Amino acid sequence: MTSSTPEKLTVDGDRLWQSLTDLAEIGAYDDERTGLRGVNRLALTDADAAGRRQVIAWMKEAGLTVRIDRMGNIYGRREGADPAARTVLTGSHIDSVATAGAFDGCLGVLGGIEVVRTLNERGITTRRPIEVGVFTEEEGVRFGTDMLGSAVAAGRLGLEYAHALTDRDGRTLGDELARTGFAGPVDARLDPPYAYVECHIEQGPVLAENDVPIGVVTGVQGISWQEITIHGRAAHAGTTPTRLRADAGLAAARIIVRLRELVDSGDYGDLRATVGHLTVHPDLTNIVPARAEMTVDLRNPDDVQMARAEEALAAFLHELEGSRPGLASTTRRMAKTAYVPFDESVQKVIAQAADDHGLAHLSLLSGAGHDAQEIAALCPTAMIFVRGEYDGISHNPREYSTPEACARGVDVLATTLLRLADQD
Ligand code: HGY
Ligand code: MN
Ligand code: MN
Repeated sequence: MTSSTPEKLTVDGDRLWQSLTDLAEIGAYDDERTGLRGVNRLALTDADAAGRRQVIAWMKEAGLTVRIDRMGNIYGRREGADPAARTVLTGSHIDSVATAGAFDGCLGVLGGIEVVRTLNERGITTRRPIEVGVFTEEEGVRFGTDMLGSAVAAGRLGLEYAHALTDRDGRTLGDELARTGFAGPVDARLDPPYAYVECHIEQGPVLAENDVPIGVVTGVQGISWQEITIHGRAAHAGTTPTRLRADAGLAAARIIVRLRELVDSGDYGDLRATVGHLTVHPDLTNIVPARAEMTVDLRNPDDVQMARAEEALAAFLHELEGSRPGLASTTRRMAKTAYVPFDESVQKVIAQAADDHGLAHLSLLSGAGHDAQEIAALCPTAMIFVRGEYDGISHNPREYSTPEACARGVDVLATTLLRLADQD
């Protein structure tokens, strides 16, 4: 800690809130179901590209040196007194799901930029460089694999594999990087930082239920994404007796019910199962579905229980196929990450920063996946959660954290980064 460095740092909450609301207008839409303004900024769409350009402009205004790598990951760098020292990295993502709010990912990116603005205003030079990262396709909802940019940065997934992934229209991620101008020149493998701290909304009810503003995140639960295609036989809805049907739609419905039975059985630990995508073909009123395509998202903090749940699903698919002549299924692995524990020493710095800001905090596991779980493979990593309102709902335009909660979370981020950046 250099002598000029204050014990703790508080940011400009109004300026932070302004950038959150400004960014939320890029890719905004009026959600008639909720009557709210939502955000739809899928990775490498024109809306995402516009959001990226806005964030880069803010980075440059804050004096950051910006570089873009071959995965489209963006890094804004603030030099330290010792340029050879390893970087303290923060950041997150600004790509969103199709029915997003203003905070998921954006709080971590804009919070990082706000920390830099505050360091500049206070004339503080940290020993280590500080960087703010914006990772590509964290959500995974366009190209089918989540935490994609950070997984390539950390070396878990290859660049060519990522570039070849396609969206539902057959466009590749590589082509979309080129089209939007974000196929950067820099090698996508990130030099291991000194530490990584990500500030993110909790996206769940725990902090609010305990009336606590700050979460010190202990790790991220395991994630399993599969695409299942059920093949049946198209047939006339009126003339075909039930006994002659190979109904792919019925099979899909039975899979959804079976997944809930696995969860409710309690035999697979704290399992969560979601079928978020389901289509039937030919998708016409008077034809028994010939094909059903669905995704299965499983989450489990225990890798053994996750494997058991995947086996139980595979066994059910096999049983389904045997239940009716003409039924078959294929499964494609989309994404799979194990439980990732976060670094205890970084968690301690976060907890101490929260204490020093007089903010209550509790430790909790993350139910959602985050870029931090990938960067944790490179360096000591942990996260700060900010409390959400309305049961912490997320991936829904109702997602909301108060200006106060966001500012306090970024205060903790600022003090944490400051202390890490001055550690020997
Ligand atoms: O799926 C997730 O948990 C994250 O929102 N990408
Ligand atoms: Mn997120
Ligand atoms: Mn998300």
